[in-house]
Amino acid sequence: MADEVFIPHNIIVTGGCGFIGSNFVHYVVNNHPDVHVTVLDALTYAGNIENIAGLPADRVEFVHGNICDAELLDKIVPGHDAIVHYAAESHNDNSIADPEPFLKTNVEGTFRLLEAVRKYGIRYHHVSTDEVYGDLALDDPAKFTESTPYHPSSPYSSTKAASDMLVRAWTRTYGLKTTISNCSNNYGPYQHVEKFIPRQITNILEGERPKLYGRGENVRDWIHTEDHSSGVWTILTKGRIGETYLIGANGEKNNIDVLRMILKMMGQPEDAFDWVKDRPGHDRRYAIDSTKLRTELGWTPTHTDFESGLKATIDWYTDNRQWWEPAKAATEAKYRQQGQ
Ligand code: NAD
Ligand code: TDX
Repeated sequence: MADEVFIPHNIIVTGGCGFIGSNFVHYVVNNHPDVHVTVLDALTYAGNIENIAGLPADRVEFVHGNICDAELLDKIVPGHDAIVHYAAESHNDNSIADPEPFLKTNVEGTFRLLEAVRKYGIRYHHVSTDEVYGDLALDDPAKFTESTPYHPSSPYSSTKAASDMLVRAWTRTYGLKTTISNCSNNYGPYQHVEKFIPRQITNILEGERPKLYGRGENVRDWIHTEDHSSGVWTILTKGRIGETYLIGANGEKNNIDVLRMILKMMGQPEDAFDWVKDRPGHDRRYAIDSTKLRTELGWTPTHTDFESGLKATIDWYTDNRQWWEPAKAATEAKYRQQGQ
């Protein structure tokens, strides 16, 4: 059973100008009128202030700063009742090319936030990934559960695993009031063009051919970012202290099938893409069993029709070129250097 419901009034959302964090900020503003949000974001290459533009100033305050800055945390954390921690270096390919920022933000950043939570006695929700569990074989019917052993493969996923471990240790040793969620691959509007789905859509919009790694057989378990946001809110408010909940929507698809769907929806021949070099250490398959979140806390995803979600995402990138064009050339230049 869930503990008593926690009713937040004034929360800090780290990484609230990124893809998933900004969706959560909109989710809170739209669904929970009594909650004030302070967004703490360093506006790295992945952060975009436009993602939270137009939200009411009396509901959302933006603080431009780094989660590793302990002095800044001392200034802004008092007066808040929870931190929801999304900020991260989030892209596997970047972590392979240059792991250091991942150690800094994902590990040291989480440590700094936990120390602030310890000092000011507030709640903390930690947003993590299913990649901490490593991968599953393509023909294995098993899915990840909350008791699957940690086995991360990439610099990115190992720093996320490390951050989860810090949360658990600080909870047990110092009695912090924390929860953790591990979610599968998100898709939807406002996702950076470095990620698989937006990269392929924007390549086609630019007259470039999509790029598929390896043999295209790798499986990802897709969930719409709105469903991730409702899952995090459910866990923050109803989750048991010290518990982990997996978030997933039964959306397993292999990469070549997703790419063929995109090509078809965008009027391209199904073979109009390039095979490129595989990602080193490429995880084969992710799959989430979200029974605990569904049965214990009553959460259900609502955007479960992947085709219509994908179509809406294609429409959004088609209609919002001014949002993604500034990042596209530099992203593709980096990929070209990596042979991808
Ligand atoms: P993103 O890269 O789109 O956004 C990250 C945000 O964090 C950006 O706004 C960036 O400016 C900010 N940031 C980075 N370093 C910072 C620092 N040191 N201080 C303050 N702000 C900083 O990432 P995303 O895809 O929205 O992922 C958000 C979170 O969700 C991450 O913790 C990620 O591990 C997790 N997650 C992502 C997925 C996915 O499919 N993308 C799935 C499961 C979990
Ligand atoms: O051009 C590409 N071609 C390609 O075949 C790109 C960018 C990716 N891929 C493949 C690699 C993966 O099998 O597509 C799949 C998805 O790749 P990404 O979008 O890079 O996501 P992934 O590595 O699965 O990680 C994502 O989900 C879990 C997020 O980036 C992480 O932040 C999250 O934790």
